[in-house]
Amino acid sequence: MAIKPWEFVADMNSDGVFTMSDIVEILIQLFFLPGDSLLFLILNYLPKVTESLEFSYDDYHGMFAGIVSFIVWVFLIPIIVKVIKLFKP
Ligand SMILES: [Ca+2]
Repeated sequence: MAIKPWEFVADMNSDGVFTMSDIVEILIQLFFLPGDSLLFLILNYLPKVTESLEFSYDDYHGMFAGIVSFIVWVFLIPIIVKVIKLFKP
């Protein structure tokens, strides 16, 4: 069974209440979303790559996902800012 790296709910730490900790958890999930998504695809569809790079489900939120996410956000944030500026009056 494929384990998904992402789960977005209001009560992220499952303690029964929505607090600042949940917001921090949501931001961490958002940061790692690009890298974890790529890792998810590799783990589920590229078994030879998974084997040769020794990836496992424990690598979600890890070094690989962090580097990929950082690179994606570095390129994506300026694009998002430009799109937002297009809609400003
Ligand atoms: Ca909570």
